[in-house]
Amino acid sequence: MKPLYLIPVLGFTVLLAACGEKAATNAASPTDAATAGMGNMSGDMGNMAMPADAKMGKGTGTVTAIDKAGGKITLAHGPIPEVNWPAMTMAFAAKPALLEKVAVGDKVTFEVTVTGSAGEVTAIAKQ
Ligand SMILES: [Cu+2]
Repeated sequence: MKPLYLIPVLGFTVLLAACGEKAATNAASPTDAATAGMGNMSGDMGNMAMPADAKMGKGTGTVTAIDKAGGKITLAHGPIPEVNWPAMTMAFAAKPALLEKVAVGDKVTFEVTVTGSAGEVTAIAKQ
């Protein structure tokens, strides 16, 4: 049965090939779209200093907990559009030196690097 189905398909292909100009135009459009898409992707990646899966963002918030031994800080933070986060309270990893700069209850501005769903505070300062 399969060879019978193939015959009309082959016939159609030959007709398209015979119409040189139209066949070339039809073939070019999807290629252009794919090229443009790839161009946009590499453009976005070129703007990022971090690895492709890490994003940086800036936010403001209030320190609600500091865990110096665990290297964590919990912030009730506002929206961080760079990483598509709404306002929330969450714990971040943070280097010990950063944890010395602020105290529970401080209103702060901070920078985060987000990889997947995990965030690390890379800079923090009292407002
Ligand atoms: Cu968050």
